[in-house]
Amino acid sequence: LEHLEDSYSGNEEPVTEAGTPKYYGAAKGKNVIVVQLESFQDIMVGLEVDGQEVTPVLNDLIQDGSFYFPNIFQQIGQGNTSDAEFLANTGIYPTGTVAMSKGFGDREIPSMPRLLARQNYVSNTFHVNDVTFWDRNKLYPALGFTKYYDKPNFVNDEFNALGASDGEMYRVGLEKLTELHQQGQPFYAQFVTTSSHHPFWVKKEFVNITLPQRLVGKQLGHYITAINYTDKALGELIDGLKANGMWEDTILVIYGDHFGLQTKENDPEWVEEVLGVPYDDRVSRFNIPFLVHVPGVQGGIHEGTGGQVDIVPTVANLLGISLKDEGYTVFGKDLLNTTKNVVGMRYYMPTGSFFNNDIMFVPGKGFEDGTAIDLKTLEPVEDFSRYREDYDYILELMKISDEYVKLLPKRTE
Ligand code: GP9
Repeated sequence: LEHLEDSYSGNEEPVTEAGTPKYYGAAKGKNVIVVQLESFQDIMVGLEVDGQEVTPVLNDLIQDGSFYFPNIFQQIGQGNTSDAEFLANTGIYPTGTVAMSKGFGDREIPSMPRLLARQNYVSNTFHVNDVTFWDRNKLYPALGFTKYYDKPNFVNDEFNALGASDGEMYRVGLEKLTELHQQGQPFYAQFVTTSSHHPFWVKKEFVNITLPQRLVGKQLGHYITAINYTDKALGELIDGLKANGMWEDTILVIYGDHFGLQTKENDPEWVEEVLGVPYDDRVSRFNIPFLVHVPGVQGGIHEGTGGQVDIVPTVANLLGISLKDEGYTVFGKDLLNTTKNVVGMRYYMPTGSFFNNDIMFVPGKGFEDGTAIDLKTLEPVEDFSRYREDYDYILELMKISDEYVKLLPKRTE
């Protein structure tokens, strides 16, 4: 991996005068809450529908100086939502051929929970579905979580087929995290939301937005309503953290797991027309949000391209943890200290597909007969020959990632 990093020209890492990466340790010692938002596409962030903000809570976080990365792309494989959990906790590429929970749930996987355990953090994860769904009963011990909270821990207010609402998940989570806080116990907590899961139907009592007629009864309309509820519930978590005196001691990491809108029900031209924003069924569909709120730090908007594989290194840098010193191997980059990035995608696209700062590339039989889309204009790029190096790099990086994960030891505890 080091050989590959050295030979690849994309590694410019700005450092401060003190010789450390930018923002290194800006969140040192803080609690960490990571929220994975179900089916959440970045196109929803900042969107207005007939003058109503779809994501007022996320908008406020961004206005308030969170680090916001608007050009981040999903990288999940067969394990879908659970692969996103795997990625965000490890910085390793899912192999694509099997859900990581199923294929590697018997391993001891280097992860954020394990890394932070070295600093005396405990780690909890919260999800309202049954823990056996996606073999999370194997995934969570493999990732080294101290404790998980699943279905029986929540009052089922029957938000959708998966069970309780995000609001209920946060209510229970806040209770548990407040106890830890009162004991002076630093924590890492993950919340895996479900209220914006397909088919996105929201019962009347949970609806907080009025849809214009052009969206009523359409998947896009249901989606906007569910996303708006997801955002509102997130606001309840933030309010609870503030009320319980934990907001200033906690960083909040938020990202989307994968796309929500199905192309067959959402013709891209129609989406553009009804929402009044550009939309491409690959670039915009795979584009997920990534935000980090660090109390007292002005983050700002970082336009560089990245993927879910970059979450661990970015958060580790903010926490002042040097992955190198910890002997921790990661296949992503710290987005706050990377000016040029290439992230791979497979399963939903052919292996060798990638995003860099300029394009989304999808191979054909190989590089030459591939296609490329300009990330800014969403128009096809005819001459993409200068990106050959990125293609070779990403194929090799993902190959090394696969070899690495296959060598991980079996769990003994
Ligand atoms: C189920 C939830 C959804 O527990 O995480 O998974 P998905 O169907 O989106 O992969």
